[in-house]
Amino acid sequence: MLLLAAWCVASASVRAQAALPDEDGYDLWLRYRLVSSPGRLAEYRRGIHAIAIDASTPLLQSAARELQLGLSGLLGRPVTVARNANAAGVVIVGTRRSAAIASLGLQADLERAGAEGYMVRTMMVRGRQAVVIAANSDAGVLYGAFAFLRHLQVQGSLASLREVSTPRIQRRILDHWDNLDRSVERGYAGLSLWAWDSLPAVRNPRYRDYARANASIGINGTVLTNVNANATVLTAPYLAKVAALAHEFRPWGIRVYLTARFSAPIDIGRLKTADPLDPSVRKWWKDKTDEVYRAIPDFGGWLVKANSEGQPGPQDYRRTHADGANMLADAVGPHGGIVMWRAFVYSNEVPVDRVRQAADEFVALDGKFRPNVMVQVKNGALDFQPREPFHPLFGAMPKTPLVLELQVTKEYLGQDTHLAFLGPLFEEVLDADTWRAGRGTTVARVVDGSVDRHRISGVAGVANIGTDRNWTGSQFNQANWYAYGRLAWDHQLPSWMIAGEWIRQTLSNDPQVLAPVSRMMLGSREALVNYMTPLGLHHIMAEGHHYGPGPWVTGLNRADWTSTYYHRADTIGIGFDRTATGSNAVAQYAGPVRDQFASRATVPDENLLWFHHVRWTDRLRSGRTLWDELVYRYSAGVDSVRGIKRTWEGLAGRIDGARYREMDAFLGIQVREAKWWRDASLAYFQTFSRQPFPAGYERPAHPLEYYQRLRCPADRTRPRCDGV
Ligand code: BDP
Repeated sequence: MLLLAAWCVASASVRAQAALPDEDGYDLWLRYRLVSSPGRLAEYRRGIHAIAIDASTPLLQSAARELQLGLSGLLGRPVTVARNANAAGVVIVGTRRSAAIASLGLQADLERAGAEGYMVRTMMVRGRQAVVIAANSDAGVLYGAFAFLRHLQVQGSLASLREVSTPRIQRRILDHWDNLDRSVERGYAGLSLWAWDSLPAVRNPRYRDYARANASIGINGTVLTNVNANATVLTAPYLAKVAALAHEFRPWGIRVYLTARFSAPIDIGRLKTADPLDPSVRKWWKDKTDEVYRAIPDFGGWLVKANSEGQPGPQDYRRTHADGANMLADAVGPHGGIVMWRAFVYSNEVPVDRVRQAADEFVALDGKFRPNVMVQVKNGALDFQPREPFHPLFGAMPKTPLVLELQVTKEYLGQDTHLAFLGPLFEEVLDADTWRAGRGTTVARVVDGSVDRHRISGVAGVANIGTDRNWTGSQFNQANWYAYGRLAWDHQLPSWMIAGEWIRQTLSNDPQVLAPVSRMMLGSREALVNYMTPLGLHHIMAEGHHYGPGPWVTGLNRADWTSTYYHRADTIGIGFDRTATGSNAVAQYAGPVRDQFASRATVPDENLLWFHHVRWTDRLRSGRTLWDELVYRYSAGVDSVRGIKRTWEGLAGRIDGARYREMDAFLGIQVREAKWWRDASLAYFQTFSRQPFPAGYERPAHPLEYYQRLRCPADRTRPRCDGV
């Protein structure tokens, strides 16, 4: 009997699997497969027959094209563009200026939609039910078209459709760390998409698909080049290539930005200096900028990394960051461009505490920048760790518009293979309260400009995109691109909702998939924090590539590139004292935040070892000693990943075979590597704590030396992480 039941289950799942054709992930969340719910499909087929749009501009043509493509796929029958907006079941699309929209009395909704937002609504038009997608600008119409398609992809009801939405942040940008040789710094998804060799002649269709995907989530800017910049991109032949990309992206509302290498006047301009106060240097940048705008009239502006990690900058000439930024701002200002000047600075002298450097250098410059300069600040003061407290600059520069920089590519979070859905990480930063202007002065409200009434606002995500067929190295990494865009548009969206949207559009609308995959995604980042860097530990990854554990890394040229600098483990305890008895980095936060972090009684466990050096034997809130708590958390991380893998295995047959197997293999790697992280870290820290493993917990499978000898993935002659 049992056997028979098992056979039935197995053959049912084989049947289901056979029914789902393999997918490679190229379509991202824009798959537009036939609506799976028969009820909804019937409702949509009754209510949607044609599109009425006056596609007179490139952006409106994009909207028309996408609606046709999407609706035809979802409804399983061609949906065409009709000129006549008077028939039943017409989707009426346009700006407030178009005749079909102007007569509908939508002023109130359109007012709320603002310059770039949209309204989408089912309503009666001349006695017939219609769907109306309207906006104040062409870009708004395009965003509305995508919102409508999303609504159908998640199988929302047509009858009650009524949505008005406006972006909270103006410049929603992806930063590519792409080099001109097509390598990608911290990229884990193949080569750079930009095929510089064949540009401008060859326009790979992928450029357009890239732009479509971005437009669908509201991203409106892209920085094409690495912050570790190469001035060659500013030469005439390369500007022609950049112009070709800008041309491909423009119909999707996406502007191009470039990184400016500060020494460009010397590198390619034959000047002897790059001093920002030197008239010849100022003229060089002005002329170069004018040339850029001749090629790309809607060029967005410059992104600059200066005097950081060996990059040239104004300090080479004893000038300030403001001097440098203002020079470039004066050059782009007349064209309406902006400068995004990064605050990720650290000099070559090893500081008291690396996490203090940005605020130490930038707070004094508040108020000294031109109005078209934005200072771009990473989410945390160190460097894109699995968890960091928010960057103190968000609570310390009221006069300067700040761009929040998030890392979508998972440099420190398991790169291509590990599942770590970043929605909760992004949300945690956005919701963090700086207390600068009282309770509720969240990072999100600082960044969107509402606290200080800034005229410009921006957010940047370091892209995880490359030439891999699935764009992002793993299927699940697509969700991080998606989450970034959705939160850039509306930082109030909860990540559970974003995960749900992504799953429904990308994987399946089957409730038996939705609930477990949501659970997997939403728990994944915390699981990773636990098996990599629990309790506020940070930067204990292997050196250079940052993959895998390396808490023993020590003795490099720069102390602040080593792990021992950050964890400070000794026989007494572990953690970086950043209170007044240590580096006093806590003093960079506004009063209530400083007090909370500074006190052992109030600091959240999540940030404990970020701010305090704690004795191994001290008891934490859980009642466990610090050592036992570390063992507990590391082990919990491994257990969570094992649970995630089991959940996925339960979905065999409900996801197409190709994507199922790829994810299953990656989760297998993650289970092994979570254990590697746990075992290696605990074996190492135990040499300091000299405490036994509490009863009931697995001991590391190998002695410490074994883990210290592993070279993963640097040794290319061996299979990936052999021995883990
Ligand atoms: C670090 C990366 C490095 C980047 C740097 C930056 O390891 O590759 O160049 O940040 O943001 O996280 O400038």
